[in-house]
Amino acid sequence: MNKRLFLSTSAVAVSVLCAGAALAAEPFKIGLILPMTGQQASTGRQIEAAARLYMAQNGDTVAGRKVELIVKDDTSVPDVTKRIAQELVVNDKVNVLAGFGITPSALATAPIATQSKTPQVVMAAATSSITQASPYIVRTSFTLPQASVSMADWAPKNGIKKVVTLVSDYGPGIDAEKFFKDRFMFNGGTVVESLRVPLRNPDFAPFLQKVRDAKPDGLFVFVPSGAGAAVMKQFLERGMDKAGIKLIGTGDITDDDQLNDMGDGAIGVVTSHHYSASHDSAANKKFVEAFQKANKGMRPNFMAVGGYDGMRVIYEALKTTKGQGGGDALLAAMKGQLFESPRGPMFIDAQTRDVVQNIYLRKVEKVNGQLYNQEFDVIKDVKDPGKTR
Ligand code: VNL
Repeated sequence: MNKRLFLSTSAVAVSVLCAGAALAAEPFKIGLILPMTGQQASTGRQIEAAARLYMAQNGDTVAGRKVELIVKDDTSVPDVTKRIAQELVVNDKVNVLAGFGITPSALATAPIATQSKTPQVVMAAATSSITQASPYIVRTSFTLPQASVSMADWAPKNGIKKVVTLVSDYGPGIDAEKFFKDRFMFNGGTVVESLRVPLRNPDFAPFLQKVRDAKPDGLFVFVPSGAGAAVMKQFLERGMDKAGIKLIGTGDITDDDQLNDMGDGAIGVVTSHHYSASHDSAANKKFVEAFQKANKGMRPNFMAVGGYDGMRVIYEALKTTKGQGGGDALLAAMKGQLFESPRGPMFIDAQTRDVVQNIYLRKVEKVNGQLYNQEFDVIKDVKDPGKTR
């Protein structure tokens, strides 16, 4: 072989190898945008802890690609979420946007996901319509219609026929109110009043007074994660339980992040939701134990499980694309994923990119001195009832 030709081919080989090495060295970046401060800080704390646990358990290299998590605090202000998302896409060149503590933050980011073809994994926010805001959105949390409809089926069969609804006045609250009400009335129940409280700094007292006056069998509540303890406290302080009013709602009110500090007054409260820290499965026991061990005993809530499963969806998509990680390829690999979550079986519907999962009915009980949402019934494989197709 001609020496010069040999040299030049090996130079090409070397440069190809280097390009390969450079590509492999380029980390796969996940921009995790969460409320780390402010009213929704517990959601950020839970999801970040869960994402870090997932990485600790599954390694930070996937298909030869180093995974880098970039955590940013959006303080739950949608304009801030949007600016951070833009910076993460343009400056940091993240491969995936993830997190999103509240609906307005998820919606504010949707156009950026669409324009940049970046998958947006919604780990917390739960208004039904979110997945329709961008074809790049995939959700691993839940939807309020999913949880509310199951409660509307359970309540009238259990002596709760006349109800007042009380919800936070924004996307998920409106969904909870509508889907609870429609189904509850279809089942023969009556909703005598529908109250909406502001999302920011709500004062529940005047609303609860109205509820007392209406004397319903039950009060159906949705407030976002982190606000449940305040509702419970005022409900009990006003002696509403003693007046014969049953507190019911989606599991957001008996949030595992706060439940154990709510006191024995919470015992007996029935809610419907997709996750309880006491869900009885080997996968969940392992998850809860590892989570608590890594986080000074903190109990994981439904936000944590949304973050943990969101990381799973991202990791598996990266594996499927053999570490390539282009936006469209990742998105395709996220659609249709079916796996066992700590919550039970879950499925990312390829058509809607939304989560299909079991919804459980749970009652607060004391187990070994601690308050838990004890699951006593299950509605299997619930699709989001908010989707029209
Ligand atoms: C939302 C829904 C937020 C349910 C929540 O907690 C929640 C939302 C922060 O879509 O904004 O529990």
